[in-house]
Amino acid sequence: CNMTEEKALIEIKEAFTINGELNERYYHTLGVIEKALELNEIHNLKIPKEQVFLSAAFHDVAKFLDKKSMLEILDKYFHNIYQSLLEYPSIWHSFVGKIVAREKYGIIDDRILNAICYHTTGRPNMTNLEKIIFISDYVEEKTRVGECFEVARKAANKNLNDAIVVIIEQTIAYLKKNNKPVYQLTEETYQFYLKEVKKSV
Ligand code: DGI
Ligand code: FE
Ligand code: FE
Repeated sequence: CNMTEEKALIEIKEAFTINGELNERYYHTLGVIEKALELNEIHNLKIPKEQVFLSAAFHDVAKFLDKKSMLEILDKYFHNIYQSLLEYPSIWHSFVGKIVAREKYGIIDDRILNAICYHTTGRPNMTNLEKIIFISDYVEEKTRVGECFEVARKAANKNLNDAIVVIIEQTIAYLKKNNKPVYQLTEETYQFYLKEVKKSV
């Protein structure tokens, strides 16, 4: 893969420049990069910096793709879950992002591609890279401001599995409040990490 960190920042800036203006998504992405690098250090995970940087940089790369292109990509590359995804448009960009990162930006490292793919739903048995991208997406400090993010942010500094549980609890509460359905994989991730957390006490 010849994608460097410097090049990733340029690509992301371009991807999130809309009508000549930098979209807030760009600052969110910078926040995720910063937070993920920080969690890698705090928890002494020793994930190579390039993996952390590129996963964070491209995690939301498909966020503004039009609906038709997203559905085409999902049908082509995620055919087995295509039907199950139709009711969950807010999740599409994570799966589609994996394909865009690979086909458009030449990222071939499956560790990075999976961190992008599962950044919205999580999944059972996540790698440390997948965990810190999932968590950083929720607790980055550039655009996730307000009281409600503080509990998850504090948990993130102490224990990654605790943070995952807190984040999904808050997400599910938010979805319930807005009458939106919880995707099966989100629920499976929640149940898995709830068990992990209970095991460790
Ligand atoms: O893309 P971001 O805004 O940075 O964050 P994200 O990728 O975590 O996407 C957040 C959105 O996805 C938010 O509006 C909640 C939604 N979401 C996450 N899990 C589920 C979900 N929506 C539904 N309907 N079901 C889920 O399980
Ligand atoms: Fe996202
Ligand atoms: Fe994000």
